[in-house]
Amino acid sequence: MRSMIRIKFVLTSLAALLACSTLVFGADCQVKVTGSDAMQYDVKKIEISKDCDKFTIELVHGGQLPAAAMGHNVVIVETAKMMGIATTMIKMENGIDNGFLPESSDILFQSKMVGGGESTTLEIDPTKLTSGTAYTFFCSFPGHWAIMKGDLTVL
Ligand SMILES: [Cu+2]
Repeated sequence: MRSMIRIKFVLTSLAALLACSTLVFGADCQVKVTGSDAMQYDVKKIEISKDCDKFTIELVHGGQLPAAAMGHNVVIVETAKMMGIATTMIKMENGIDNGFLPESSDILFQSKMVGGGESTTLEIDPTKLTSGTAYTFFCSFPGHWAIMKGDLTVL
């Protein structure tokens, strides 16, 4: 009986420890970005630690408009290439399922496009990004990139 209680105590302590470490390390390896019906992200800057095995961006569409009218996603590219990509690659005929983008090695990471009330997550492998390089995250829904964008760096 006593050993049962001890095992239970050890398991409880272990669970507490795991929950605690998730809280401490997890906080730095994820960010929540909310997009709105007013075509805005609430986050303008994302910093990724090299220590993260993976980094997760949770995109929440806090508005009500459907994806076809006010869809939002998160696309990550090198800042130096962003303008070229935004002005030449975003096309209606590429389709909403592809974020209106063609296949391109310049598009490093890309989330699903979501509408109001929906959310999606984008997992980033930090080893695919370089410290010191300026990256931009933006929404590739036609017309959104001029406003819906922010800086992303790896520290
Ligand atoms: Cu958008």
